[in-house]
Amino acid sequence: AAEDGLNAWLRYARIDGARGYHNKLPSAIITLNATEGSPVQTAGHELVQGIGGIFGKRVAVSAADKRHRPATAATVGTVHAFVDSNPGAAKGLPQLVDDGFYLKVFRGNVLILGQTERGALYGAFHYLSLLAQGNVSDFSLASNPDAPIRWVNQWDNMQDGGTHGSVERGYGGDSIFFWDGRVRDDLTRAAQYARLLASIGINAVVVNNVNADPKTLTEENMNGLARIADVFRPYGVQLGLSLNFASPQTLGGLPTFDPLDETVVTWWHDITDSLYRKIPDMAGYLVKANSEGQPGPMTYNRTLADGANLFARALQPHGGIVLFRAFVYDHRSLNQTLDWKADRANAAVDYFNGLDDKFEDNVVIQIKYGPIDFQVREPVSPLFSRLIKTGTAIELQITQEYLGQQAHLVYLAPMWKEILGFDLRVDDKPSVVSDILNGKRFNRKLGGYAGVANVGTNTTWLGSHLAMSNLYAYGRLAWDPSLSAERVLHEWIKLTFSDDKTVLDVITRMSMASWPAYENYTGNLGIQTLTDILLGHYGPNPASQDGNPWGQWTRADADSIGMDRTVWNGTGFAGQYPPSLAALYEHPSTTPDNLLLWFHHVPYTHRLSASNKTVIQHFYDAHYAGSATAQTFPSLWQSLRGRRGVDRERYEHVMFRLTYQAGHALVWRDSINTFYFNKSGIPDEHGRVGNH
Ligand code: GCW
Repeated sequence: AAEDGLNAWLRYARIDGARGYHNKLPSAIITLNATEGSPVQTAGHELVQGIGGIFGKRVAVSAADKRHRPATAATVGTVHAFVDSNPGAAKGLPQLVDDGFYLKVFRGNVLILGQTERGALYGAFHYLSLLAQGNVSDFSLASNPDAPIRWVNQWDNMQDGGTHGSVERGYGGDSIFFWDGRVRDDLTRAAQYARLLASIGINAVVVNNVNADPKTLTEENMNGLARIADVFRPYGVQLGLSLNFASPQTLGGLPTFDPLDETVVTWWHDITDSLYRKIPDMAGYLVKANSEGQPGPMTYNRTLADGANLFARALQPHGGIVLFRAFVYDHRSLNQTLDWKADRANAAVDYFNGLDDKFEDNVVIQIKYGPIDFQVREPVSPLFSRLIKTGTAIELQITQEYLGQQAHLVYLAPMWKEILGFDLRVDDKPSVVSDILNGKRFNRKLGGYAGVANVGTNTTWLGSHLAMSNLYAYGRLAWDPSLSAERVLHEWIKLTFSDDKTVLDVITRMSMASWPAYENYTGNLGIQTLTDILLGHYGPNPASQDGNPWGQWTRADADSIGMDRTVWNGTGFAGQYPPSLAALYEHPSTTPDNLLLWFHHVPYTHRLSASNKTVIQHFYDAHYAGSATAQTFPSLWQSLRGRRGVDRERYEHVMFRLTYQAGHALVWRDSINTFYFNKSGIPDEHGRVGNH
């Protein structure tokens, strides 16, 4: 059963009536020009394994041979290789972009063609996914990724306290890549990870923490990184690397790390050249600079563009790109008490102001979805509407840092869908976030998705079986953001458990209810998640948000609550949006209720537009409603006991967590409600909160 966890949605579990399908399946696999270790060869192996697992039909891989063609076959390779051997066939093929694939199934004959080798592998995984869901019908389709950048980030530390490799905000065990300050000898899990990621279209992994250790770049570690790249390569997954901006000084022994200093420039060029000698297909760099104590260009009064371009130029000869993070702010300087207009949310737009035309072409700005930090509800970062010439990628968090740390079921696709589908109205024209990312809106080439995954050595990867729906959904939405959250969830349930109707219904119901429930019992109306801000971001602690320079403030006092981010009286953040949105957010009556306290400081007795409830009564009611939803999860899950695909081990593992969640939701409810009752002194209309 540990295997079930490790294989996640790639279990290839035998389906009902498997034998009956055998004549609709290929009887051999033909790979076109597959070299050893290539994604096309991997595709061949995967098809053998999948068809064997799902149907119990044995097939083998053979090379193309015109004279001995098997009765039916699955042919997999690149468009190029196919057209080479069948020149006449070129006409009938659809247009593909890089990584795209064409898939045709006709009476047991299957054609799987990728624009790239990796695309062919994606096509094979897509075919296998359909088979595993019991779909063997004839069809043909062409599928292209919506955006070229579909990366995951791992916040893995090489070394932690001098001994091992932990994962920052990782809840699934230690690093699968690093141990004891070095790259692990055994990279089996790294290869298994690449396999899972390839099956959902992820094309690169940044393997180390954005709070990067300069020692990542020692000769020994670069060799280790090359070994990781070697186990990724058969899956078409490229390696990316986080850099520590001060490395020329701390590792290289130079007197400076000023990005405009010639010796520094040369140092980075040399490092980059030696990395590419070892890893010719390296994806590029990820850089966190001048944020939360990390060094950066501003240390030398240089701009963020000077910083990003330093790496971009070193990468250019190798075709690499740099993802430069917009998460730039000073966690020490904000003063809540003295400055009503201080606002961490303003930082990104302020710091990037005036830089839009200053970046090299291979720079992409990686922007967290909201202006603060992965909260349960944030408005979309206005920076997406400010960078027109510069490519952007959205940073989503798969690991549930503020969202229950995998001890709570929170299916995130519905939240991501709201963000990706949000219209920023740049120049009063449709400017949907996903069209900004894929380059269509501003006519750019580079852009896309970065998901902070933080899997670990745990056999469930993320620490919980159900949390894997988020990793799956992330990849699927990065490939095609128009897919619905339910549809993606259905696929995942069928592949991970089974297509038993009760299994499908119950997990769908719980998952779709989970984000709204979590928002209800943690933080409402845009007040943020209200977790403990200083200790691990877990569990309720609304008092901890205020009175410190971290800037995740609520400004709750005896009468009123919320951040005044208006232009007329507040921090001015609302004015960072294009005019029509800015106007909307400027007034409480036109601000959506779920963001009211994000943008406005109002009395607890302020009435909401939609429900006409007071803010405080909404808090009370929402916390009761959300925790009540969580109370239903254990009994819902219990109805799946013994159902097809729900084996004992996974059943118990999930049950333990859902039971915990149900209890912890009550802790949340009562802590938050009591806290605001104590602050405001306003009793609950229904008599549940307060002195009895
Ligand atoms: O939210 C904060 C996290 C840090 C993280 C930082 C970032 C890697 O609590 O753990 O550091 O964001 O995204 O850089």
